[in-house]
Amino acid sequence: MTRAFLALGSNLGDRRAHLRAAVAGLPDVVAVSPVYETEPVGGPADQGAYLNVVVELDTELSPRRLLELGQRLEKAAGRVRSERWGPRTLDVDVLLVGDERVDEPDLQVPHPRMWERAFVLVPLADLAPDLVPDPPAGPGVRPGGTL
Ligand code: GSY
Repeated sequence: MTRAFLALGSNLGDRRAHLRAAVAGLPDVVAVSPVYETEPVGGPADQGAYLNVVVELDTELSPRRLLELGQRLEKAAGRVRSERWGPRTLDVDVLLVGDERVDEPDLQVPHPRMWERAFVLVPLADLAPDLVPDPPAGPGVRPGGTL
């Protein structure tokens, strides 16, 4: 079994319901971070705030299987891929899968931008302070309760 982390975000529709449904659809969940309400990074200026969580799994699924699972959950949430960085009902990113490294056109693990994203690092630090000893502080990431 391998310790894996997924980042989930939603800024369209019933954001909390989308995150709840996605977590319910994931296997091998051992922990879910608190929810954070976060300012959008990238994309159009007028899009709404995100709700973000990080989920920890203890799993035998490969990075590719986790990617496919995330894409299925995004589809089930009615996600339409239109604009890059645009608003979305659900985004699922594979952050880490144990020590595994993948560098393929459609899948990079560890996620290449995770270490620069406060909306990932703050909830990840709640679950894995060993991995993020110095989480970023500051505006743009506010506590949003629990799922
Ligand atoms: O990459 C994940 C989708 N996404 C997010 C997000 O989840 N949270 C915030 N705050 N900004 C984002 N921009 C994108 S794209």
